[in-house]
Amino acid sequence: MTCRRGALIVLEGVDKAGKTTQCKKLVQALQESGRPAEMMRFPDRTTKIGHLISSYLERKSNLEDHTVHLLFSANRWELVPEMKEKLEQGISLVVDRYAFSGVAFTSAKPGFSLDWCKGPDVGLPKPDLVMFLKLNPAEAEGRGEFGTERYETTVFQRTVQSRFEQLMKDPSVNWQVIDAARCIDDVHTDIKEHTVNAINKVEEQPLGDLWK
Ligand code: 2DT
Repeated sequence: MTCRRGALIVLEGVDKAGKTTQCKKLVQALQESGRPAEMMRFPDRTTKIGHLISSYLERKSNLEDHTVHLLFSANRWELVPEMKEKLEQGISLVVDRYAFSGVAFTSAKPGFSLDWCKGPDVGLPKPDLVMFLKLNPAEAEGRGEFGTERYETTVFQRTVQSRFEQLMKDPSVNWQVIDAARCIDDVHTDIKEHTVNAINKVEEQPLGDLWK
């Protein structure tokens, strides 16, 4: 008997949409219902590459824009063997940001095309489901001040949102838009339903390659 693989589930969205809260609640709900699941997040700041990224985000160091884009991508690639192993063992992965954040944030900088930004991430494990937590910029602003990390400004986040909207036009990715303006529990119920459907569906499907 072959073991069913786990599903690769990604949550994306602009800052303050509630991604991290929802990822945690989702993993807990899946585990409680007897479905093996683990959370991951990108950037994963615990690796050597992750340290470089973290220092850049905290404004403790400066990195050239192409360079930092490639580091974010390398930070995903370095975790691919571990991700594939877990998925093969039947563990579903709930991932807080992925290549879509990579493309949306870098392409929000002047002079970066969507196509150039996608390049380094082509061929990564393709998520079985990407949920975009949608919150309009005015609502995001109503959730309080941004922090002090790089990218945490209203103007930049508005551009990021429009880049995500461009990415969501790609039918090769299984996007689901989730209305994140609702209360935490309503958003969770919605996310859990989409996830359980995806987990049940992937058993017959091999893991795909992103943007290939
Ligand atoms: P967190 O606040 O979620 O730790 O994100 N980012 C993220 C990129 O610019 N490129 C990427 O590939 C990824 C995954 C989004 C830290 C910031 O890093 C940005 C916000």
